[in-house]
Amino acid sequence: MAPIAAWCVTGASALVKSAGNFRPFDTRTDPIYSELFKFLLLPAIAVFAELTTPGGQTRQVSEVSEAGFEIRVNGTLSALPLISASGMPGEPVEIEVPQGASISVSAGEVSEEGGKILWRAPDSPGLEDMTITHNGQQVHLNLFVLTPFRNGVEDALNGYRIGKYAQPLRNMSSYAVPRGFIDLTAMSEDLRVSPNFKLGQFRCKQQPGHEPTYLLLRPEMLVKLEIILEAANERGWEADTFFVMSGYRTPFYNAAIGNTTTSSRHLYGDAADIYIDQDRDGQMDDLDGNGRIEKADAYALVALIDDLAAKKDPRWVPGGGSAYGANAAHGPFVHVDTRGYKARW
Ligand SMILES: [Ca+2]
Ligand SMILES: [Ca+2]
Repeated sequence: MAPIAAWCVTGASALVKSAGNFRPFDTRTDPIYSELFKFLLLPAIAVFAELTTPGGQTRQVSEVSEAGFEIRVNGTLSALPLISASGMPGEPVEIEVPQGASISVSAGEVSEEGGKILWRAPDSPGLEDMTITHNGQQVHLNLFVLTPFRNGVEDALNGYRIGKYAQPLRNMSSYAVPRGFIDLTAMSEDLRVSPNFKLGQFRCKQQPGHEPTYLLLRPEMLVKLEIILEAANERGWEADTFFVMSGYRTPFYNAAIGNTTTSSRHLYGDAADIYIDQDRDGQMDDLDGNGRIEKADAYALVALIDDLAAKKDPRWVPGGGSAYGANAAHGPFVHVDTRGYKARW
């Protein structure tokens, strides 16, 4: 990754011109934004404040998660200062930015079409870096250029087993067969994909040590995880991230671990099996404070997710949420995804 400003709009002539055609996010007058500010930004500032741990030490948890302005990338609304999205080589990624924002990007071409900003990805897979500046504040956007994969023709990418994707469930676009993958080996495990999550946290558990390794990651899930994380800290459950027990799964791996479903959101890069493990003992923390680590602690986290779902935050993409108890292989955890409609089981 070499962030060289190959293309840059400074000041905005192109962007200002387009602003009448799509809905810009005006942080001063937009009533939705002011509600967001009240419900999300102010608590975020509170969370940002140093919290006192039982040991008497003070340390900062959960970085402030609001950028001060919103963008939309491939349809996903985000107010985070850092977010990640993907595109195929040579194909456009659709981005909406506030009126008057400026954009700089490491590679690829930026244009305006139909009132929206289009970033045409370069021809080579990899990671590009976009910075959007507005009113002195910045949003950083990781743009993954995917390594192409021909479903049904190839079974693996450079020896990494992918398997085969089924045809889209009920023809929904969120279940479209993936056409490419993020090459994890080509970049850092520790690359931050949103303020409190790293790329490596979502790696599929198959073929340990195999290089290269591929995965999918969707921005709407990152937005949702950050919203839940922020709310968990507000709730008093100190956490600087979630432990992601299972993130992306290839169809090959999903079948290998005994799952018969071919439509799991894990296959599409927007599901995560998570728990809070701030004491880093490898299992869920005692969220309900009863001295035991059990399914009730997972239920407590699902209850928080249900509260958030009820708020109708425009950034919240509905999806699955379910508590699981411990078994021989793992402790309690919560499944969360952004399938587009609420599902509980
Ligand atoms: Ca723990
Ligand atoms: Ca408990």
